[in-house]
Amino acid sequence: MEKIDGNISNGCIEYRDFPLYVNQVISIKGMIHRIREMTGFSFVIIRTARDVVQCVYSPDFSAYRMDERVVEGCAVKISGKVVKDETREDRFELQIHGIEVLSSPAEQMPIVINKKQLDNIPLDLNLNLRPVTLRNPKERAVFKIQEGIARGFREFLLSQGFTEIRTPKINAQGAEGGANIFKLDYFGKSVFLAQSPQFYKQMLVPIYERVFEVGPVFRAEHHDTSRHLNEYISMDFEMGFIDSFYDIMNMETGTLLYIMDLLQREYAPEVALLNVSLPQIDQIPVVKFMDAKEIITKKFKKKITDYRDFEPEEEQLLGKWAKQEFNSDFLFVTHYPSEKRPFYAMDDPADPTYTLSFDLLFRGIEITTGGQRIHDYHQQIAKMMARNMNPADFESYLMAHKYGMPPHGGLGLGLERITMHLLGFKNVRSASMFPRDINRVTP
Ligand code: AMO
Repeated sequence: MEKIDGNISNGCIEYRDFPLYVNQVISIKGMIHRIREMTGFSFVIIRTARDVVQCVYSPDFSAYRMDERVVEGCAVKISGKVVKDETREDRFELQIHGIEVLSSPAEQMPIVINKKQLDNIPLDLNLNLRPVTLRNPKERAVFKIQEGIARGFREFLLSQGFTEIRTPKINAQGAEGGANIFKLDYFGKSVFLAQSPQFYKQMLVPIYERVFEVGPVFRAEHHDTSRHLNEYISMDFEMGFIDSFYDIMNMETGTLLYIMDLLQREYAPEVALLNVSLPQIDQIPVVKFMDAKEIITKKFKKKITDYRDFEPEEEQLLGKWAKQEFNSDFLFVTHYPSEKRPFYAMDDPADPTYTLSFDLLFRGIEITTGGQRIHDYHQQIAKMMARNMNPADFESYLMAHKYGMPPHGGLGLGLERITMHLLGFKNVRSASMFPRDINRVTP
């Protein structure tokens, strides 16, 4: 009888371990990324999970003879001798002793994916062909970086005593208000897709004190913009026993510092491939909403038409200002008007027309919203009533307040938004593996 013993070795070597095997015959598995015929020999470039490995075929190396079954797109196992690449410093290559074809493609690639970067194909075509275009090393590196961001978020918060939670995405109410909520028929009842894990993360504060979630959320964005998706990954945290909402901003600053350091340490190949300039974070400057409006008028001579929120252009000007004044890629803006913030936001006792809340701008675009929440039951009911909301519709959420909860607050950080601005993309779709927008639900 066969038994499974948990042995996960497949006898293959990773490219990063090649220096340990110089002049030895080893095996690798991967996809044939490119074949370049030269005079008297060929380069067979193999794409492994994270590397692109140069293998060289020449009849001089062994008795093996390459045949017509070996084509781009094949999955192969290659055995060969590890040697130093004489033409490229610190690189190694494999002199091919044998190729076992594990599977063959049915057709040729619809576009060229094996150049350094995709040849300026339109974004729409890139997205239509995602299963193919992601095979390009630069495209795939985007989502390795994204992995690093989400991983840094998790690792740092776990180290700070946070508990990771997973909350339902099918809900009886929306958390954020507004018109961008997806309605769903749920066995004859109307329910909604989660706009954020807001209610759940708050409910869990009296239990775990500090919680976080990295998960999908849904926004029915009716317009086709370069910074909105209909499904995106929200990185949320919520923490109890705060002294003020500055505790949340400090936790976010620590998280970002950790993320950038992790990218530098463990994602160096992708950082180099994509030529990413990782922001230096030392201290993040903070400005109040109304002061920011004044900077926009005084410094940039822009006429303000709306004192309740920022226009995208105003955020860009503030980004410019933070760079000029503080050499900072980040800027916290605090004390947003109460009118524009959700019902759970804590008003500033010094002036209740403003809230104890903040946004974080990264290179002139909002990537985070956060703030202190109302923890007192009566205060929360009063704010809901003032907004013509019916507390009875929020009974389970309000149990948290009714039965006692500590002063608390938290934030939501859009994973695609931060990826987009870190990598200098113009469109958030480029930072989403399989984006969902008003026109796109495939692939
Ligand atoms: P908010 O609605 O501002 O706040 O969202 C938080 C962050 O999520 C990102 N984001 C989006 N990314 C892509 N496409 C969208 N349509 C989209 N909408 C928002 C942005 C934004 O800063 N519950 C609060 C957070 C909190 O206070 O804890 C919330 O969801 O990066």
